[in-house]
Amino acid sequence: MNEAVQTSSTFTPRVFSGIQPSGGLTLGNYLGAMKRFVDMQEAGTHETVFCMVDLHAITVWQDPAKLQRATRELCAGFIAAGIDPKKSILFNQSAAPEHAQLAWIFNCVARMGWMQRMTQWKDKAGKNSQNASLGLFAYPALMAADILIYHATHVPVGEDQKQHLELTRDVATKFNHDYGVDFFPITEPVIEGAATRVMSFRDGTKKMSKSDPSDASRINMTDDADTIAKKIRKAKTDPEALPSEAKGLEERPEARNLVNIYAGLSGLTVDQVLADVGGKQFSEFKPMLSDLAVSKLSPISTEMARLMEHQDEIDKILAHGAGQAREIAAPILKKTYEIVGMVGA
Ligand code: AQP
Repeated sequence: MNEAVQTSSTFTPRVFSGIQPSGGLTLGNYLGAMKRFVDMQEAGTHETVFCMVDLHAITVWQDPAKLQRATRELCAGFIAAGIDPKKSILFNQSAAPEHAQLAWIFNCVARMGWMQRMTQWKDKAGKNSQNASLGLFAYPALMAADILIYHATHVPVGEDQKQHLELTRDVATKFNHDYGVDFFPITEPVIEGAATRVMSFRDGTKKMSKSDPSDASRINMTDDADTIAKKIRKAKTDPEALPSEAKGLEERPEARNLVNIYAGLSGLTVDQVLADVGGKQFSEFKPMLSDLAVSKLSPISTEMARLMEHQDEIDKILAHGAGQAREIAAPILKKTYEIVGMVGA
């Protein structure tokens, strides 16, 4: 048995999370992920590492020119939302090749059965799984590598990524066990807040998603005020008035979604929101939600547009971030290779 090279008590408190440049950012990405990234950066209790996961994005077809634009726009979104490249490491995944290198090791640690159980694989591959890419199947092993190449101790994500985080913990546990080390931390998911699962405006049982064919199903972070207001006005609801307590939303997915969004944007709890709006009809609540959404999102979209005028600045930030990321990742990869028995690591 190898001597343990690092124990969990010595792991630097470090947050890692990523977003795919697989389209424009949505309100779901903002409330479920980005807004919380900013909170963790500002809390200052952890080192914070954030990534545009372009290698993940190409597990389904991406037009190369659109991928480049979406990657830069996502970087602009991170900065506009409050991620400060002086406080956090911000980069794109393909610029730190250690992610893909560790992913190969994890492809050899993870089991086929683990991957087959992933609901995201089942949803995205659908009935035509024989025709899905091998990368889509192995997506969770790459995600484990993204996290563990930084020995990240905490990962803020939306509810939909919970199962992948559990798989990351399984990969770390199996690696540590197989090689008799205590090298990778057992990372904690951080799934908190009122809006960890923002739902589609067309169907309250489906996640709001950037790749949903219906643009009306989501708010894009680049939507202007009129578009935001129109989408909220047309969002599916039911005919009842809003309840005064969260229990009253249990069988009402569309109503719950709009209240959760209001809570997520305002920083209030669902109970606080309902104490204020309970008894109101949607005809009254929707304009309140529109005003709030526009007031919170418009400054971000304006700043994103401004930053997109300076793509050379974005590229500089990404290159600097990749350098910082690799300073952490390279020694962890080297040690992993040594543990696995690679000569010349
Ligand atoms: N609807 C959502 N509600 C709350 N959180 C969400 N996230 C995504 N959608 C919601 C969180 O955003 C982070 C980045 O997600 P991603 O872009 O890497 O992939 P995804 O979860 O597959 O998001 P999309 O929008 O549905 O992308 P596509 O359509 O390309 O698959 C994650 O933390 C996620 O939980």
